[in-house]
Amino acid sequence: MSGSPRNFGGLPADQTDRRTARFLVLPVPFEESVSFGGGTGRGPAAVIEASRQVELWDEELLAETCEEGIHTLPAFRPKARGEKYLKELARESARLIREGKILVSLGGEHSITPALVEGVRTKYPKLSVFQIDAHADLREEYEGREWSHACAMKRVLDQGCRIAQAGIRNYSSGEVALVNRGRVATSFAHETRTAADLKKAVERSLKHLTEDVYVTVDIDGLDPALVPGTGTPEPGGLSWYEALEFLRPVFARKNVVAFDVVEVAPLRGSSVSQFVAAKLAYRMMGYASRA
Ligand SMILES: [Mn+2]
Repeated sequence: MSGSPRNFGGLPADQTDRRTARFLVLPVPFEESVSFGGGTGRGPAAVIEASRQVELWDEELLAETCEEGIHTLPAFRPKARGEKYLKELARESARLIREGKILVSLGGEHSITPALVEGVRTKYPKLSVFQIDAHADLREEYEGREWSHACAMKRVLDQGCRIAQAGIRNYSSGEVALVNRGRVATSFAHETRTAADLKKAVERSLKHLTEDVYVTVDIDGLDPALVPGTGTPEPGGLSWYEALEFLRPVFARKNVVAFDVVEVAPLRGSSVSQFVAAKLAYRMMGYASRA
C-alpha cells in the first residue's frame, strides 16, 4: 500500500482521470485564524496520506466507490493570505464546480467553508448547508476577524443560505439569538442521544434544507475520543455511526453538490484522526455515488 500513488485513495491512473472522474478532491491547507491548537494546515496532506490506507471496498455500501473516479488536485496555495486567500478560494471553487463534478475539499480551518460555498452558489443559487460541528460557528467576529473559523457559519448565513447543524455542544451568549432561529436549525449533541431523538433531529434537518446541499463536516463534531487531532476538541461528540445516521439521508434525499471535511490537525504518533476523516470523506463519496 505504501507504494501506491500519492492521491486520495492511492488510486491508479485509470481511476483518477480528471475528464471522467465523478469527484474532484481539493486540498486547502489554510491555517491563519487558529485560536487554540494549531496544525490544521497539515490536515489535507495527512488525510490524503491516510486515505491510501482506507479499504476501497466499502463495507456498508458493498461497492468500490473509487470506480466512479476520484481526481486529486494540487493543494490550493495562492500567494495571498488571510481574507485575500479566501477570496481567491471562492473564485477557484466557482471555476471547479462548473466542471460538473462533486467538489470535495479537505481543510484546513473552517474559515474555508464560506468561501467554498460562495463559489458553489454561483452555480447553485438556492444552496443550503448541512453542518456537522461541535461549535455553532455563528459568531459575528472572533479575535477581531470576521473570517475566523469561529464565524464560518455566520458568513454562510450572511450569504442567505439556510443551515442545518448537528453535533452542536458549544456556542456563546452572542450566538443565542441565531441558534435555532430563522434560517438556522440546530441539533444539539446532548439532545440526540437516543435513536428516536436522533431520528427526529435528522428529519427536522432534512425538512429545513433546500434541494441543493453543501455538506460541511468540522471533524470536531465527532467525539474527541475518536478524533483527538483537532484544534478545538470538545467532549460529547457524535459517534461514527451517529454521524452517518445524519449524513446518509442527506445524500440520499438531497442533491449534495459539494462537501468538505475540515479542522483535522494531525497529532504526532497517532494517525486515527486523519484516518477517520479520510474514511468519512470516502464514505460520503459513496453516498453521493449511490444517490
Ligand atoms: Mn467549525
